[in-house]
Amino acid sequence: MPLDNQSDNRSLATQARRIDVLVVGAGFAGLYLLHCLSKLGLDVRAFEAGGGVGGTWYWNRYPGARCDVESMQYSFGFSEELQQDWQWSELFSAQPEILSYANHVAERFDLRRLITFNARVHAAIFDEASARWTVHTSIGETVTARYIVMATGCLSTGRVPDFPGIETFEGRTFHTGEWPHEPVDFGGRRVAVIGTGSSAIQAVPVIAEQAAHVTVFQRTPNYSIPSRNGPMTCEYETEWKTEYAARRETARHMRNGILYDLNDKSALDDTPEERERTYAERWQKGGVRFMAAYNDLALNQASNDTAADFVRARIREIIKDPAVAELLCPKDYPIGTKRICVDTNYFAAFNRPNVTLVDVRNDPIQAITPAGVRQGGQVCAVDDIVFATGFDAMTGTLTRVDIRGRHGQTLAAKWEAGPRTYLGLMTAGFPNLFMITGPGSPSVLSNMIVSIEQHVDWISDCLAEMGKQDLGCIEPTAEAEEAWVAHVNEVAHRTLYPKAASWYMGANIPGKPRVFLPYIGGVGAYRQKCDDVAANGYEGFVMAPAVTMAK
Ligand code: N01
Repeated sequence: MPLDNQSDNRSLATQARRIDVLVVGAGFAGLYLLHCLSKLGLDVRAFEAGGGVGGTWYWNRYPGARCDVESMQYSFGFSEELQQDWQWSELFSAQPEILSYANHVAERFDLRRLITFNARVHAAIFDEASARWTVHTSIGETVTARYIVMATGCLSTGRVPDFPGIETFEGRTFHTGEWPHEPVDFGGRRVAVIGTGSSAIQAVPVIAEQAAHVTVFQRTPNYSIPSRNGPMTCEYETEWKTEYAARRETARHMRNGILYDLNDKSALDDTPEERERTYAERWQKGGVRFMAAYNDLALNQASNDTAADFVRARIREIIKDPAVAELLCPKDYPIGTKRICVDTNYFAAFNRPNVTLVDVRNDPIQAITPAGVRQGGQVCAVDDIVFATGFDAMTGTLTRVDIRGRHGQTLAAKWEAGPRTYLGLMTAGFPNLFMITGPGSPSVLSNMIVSIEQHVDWISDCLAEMGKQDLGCIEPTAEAEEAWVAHVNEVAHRTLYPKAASWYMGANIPGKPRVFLPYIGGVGAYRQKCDDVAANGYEGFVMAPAVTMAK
């Protein structure tokens, strides 16, 4: 039964449609939320800014875009039928196939009818009298909801640096995170790619195959591991599908929510020869499992150096020009402390005659001119500029919505010095507002789909329990939030991660507070904590009947 059908004269927007739960976003998180919450019998609905489902995979259509977690793992585990039926064509699927999968999920579970597309939520205002949220959208539609769930993704607000003259450029410009839907032909064109993060590392080799020339502007080189992607074999698929449920369950308790072989010893416990063998094996197998070669690569600088040295040696082996190789070798931050990249032929692309690397570390891009990119006192003339310059990660999308909680406080104001959450699920002062994979949860340090499923399951169980007890308001206590923020911070500073100026630290956005955004304590430990909180009567939360809470 819907939670809240009684009339409520105190509602801010009496004309607005009243629902139980408003979901913002129809990516993987939004889709699974709609499925679970409608199964509970709640009146649930989603607004999605895009014209279709898929979130990240709807927007990031740049050449070479693919997932760097294996598809057998980067997929939903909640339905045995779904995971048995769906077939991936490659080990690491490309964006079009992942988007087809998202569409399949939407059809299969009949979710599309619950989604309003091309509708961006621009404000959500909490009304203390009715304990309801009033949500305003770009299409002029307003709803009031008992609960609102921000399923807005962690990397959904793209960022283009404010280079002077950017608006004067006469060619085409693209941001990897907001790529056109029609194919982009780079044939015969001179292309600038600005940035060398995961997106550029995937895009550069593919664009280089088409373009007349690609100039890559690099400020910081990245460590990247070959993916060794290939077609899905029948044997591999069957091996997974035979044991799917058990494998998924194991992954849910692993550090990153990804099932791989963690070598549970320190890098320093092996001889240099043993280490070399271990790293070489993992390099050969490919992918992010490289970072599980030893258990202390994220913790111990000396151990980390051994892995970083190995990767630098491979880069020097691949790149023919030693000067270019040196520029491509990361040297001033530990491996893994900026998001590890996974590539197909990235470094080899720099051996092509039509690819040039420009180091902008000490001599930054000065301006964009009508003809191209001005740097080092000259203009590199190009036809197209690809901004692979990243995102205002984890908080940017949330604080751009005008979210107002108790006493009219905005989320942006509350998080001015950095995000504050309890478990990355809720923030004090904003009752009934949940976040999926919010700051302070493992999110971007994990297999996102595993973390999404865990959050959605937890929230669904919580709302079911509230329904059973006839409760209508939930909010974390300031004390629980304070303790969690301190814990997230303390655990992060036990690792090497804060040594890198990364988007994990908010360092890519001028003026953004330097706070480690995700929770690094591990997906398994985090899941246990969330389960314990629920088992202990939602410890750290205040739950109340809506009316009592509102007084
Ligand atoms: O963005 P980034 P991304 N002048 O922030 C550079 C996920 N992802 O879109 O490092 C020159 O990593 C900037 O330089 P620096 C994944 O989690 C997943 O590539 O700040 N350069 C950097 O090189 C990833 O981590 C997949 O010095 C400038 C680049 O722009 C996250 O998305 C695939 C500059 C931005 O790199 C973001 O990756 C792709 C300037 N003024 C992405 N400003 C999967 O496979 C910025 N840069 C799942």
